[in-house]
Amino acid sequence: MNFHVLTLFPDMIMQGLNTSILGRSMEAGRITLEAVNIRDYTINKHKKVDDYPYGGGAGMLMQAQPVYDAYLAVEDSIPKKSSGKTRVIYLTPQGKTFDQGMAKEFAKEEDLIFLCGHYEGIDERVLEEIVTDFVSIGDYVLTGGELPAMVMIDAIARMVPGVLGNQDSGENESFSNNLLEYPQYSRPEVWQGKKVPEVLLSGDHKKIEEWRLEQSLERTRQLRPELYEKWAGENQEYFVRKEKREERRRKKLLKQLKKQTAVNPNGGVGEGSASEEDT
Ligand code: 6GU
Repeated sequence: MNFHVLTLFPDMIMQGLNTSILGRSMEAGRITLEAVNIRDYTINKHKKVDDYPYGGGAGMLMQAQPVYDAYLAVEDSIPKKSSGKTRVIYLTPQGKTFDQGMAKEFAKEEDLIFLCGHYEGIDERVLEEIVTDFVSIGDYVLTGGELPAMVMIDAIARMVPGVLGNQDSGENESFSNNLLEYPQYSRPEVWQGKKVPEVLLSGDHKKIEEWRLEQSLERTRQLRPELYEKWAGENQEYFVRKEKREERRRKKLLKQLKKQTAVNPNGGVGEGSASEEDT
């Protein structure tokens, strides 16, 4: 997948994304990243790219011409595809709020163009001409679109096959099933007197999976009740299965108890009898 970023600060993009997992994916050629300096396309002899807004008001606006010409250069460099034009994402607090679902959708594209604004924004006419998607990363105001573009590229790139070494880790994490992630532990088994939950040391993979899902559900219920309600609505069979499982466990315990009472009718406290906790 190929990311193209139209920006006045290309170094910020290139340096911000060339480390760790994305850096390695670029070296391996699974993703490519190019940052195109809009300033290189201005026809102004002083290399100016901004001007005052008509009608007055605070600040400067990025002009249409350099943005459009930078866009044309990038679009012309992308091999023509049957599905038409490349999607152009303009980063703006007025856009639709970015989420994991959008990341997955964008990850299906072969090429994406990001347009980063600065100053007080960009001349509306060029936005009308080239932008296909207006996207925000949340309800706060930043000084430019570079950080939001980087956030989006990170989230989209990790959905591209092969970018994460472990194929299902993209799917397992918070939000991919609309639940928050379960807690995780590594060595040592005891740290500062805190022990790793017993079930994780049991080697019983079915039990572990069950425990993790329950932890995810409880976390989500407490921290993101709206996500929990959505999941519960879409996964009602989970609660039916869970109820059945618990019923089976209760019956099994009861059976064991009865057997023990038969062997040891004086009950309660001897070897092999059920303790309070088992019931
Ligand atoms: Cl996409 N751009 C800017 N400038 N500020 C933002 C934003 C984008 N998303 C949230 N705040």
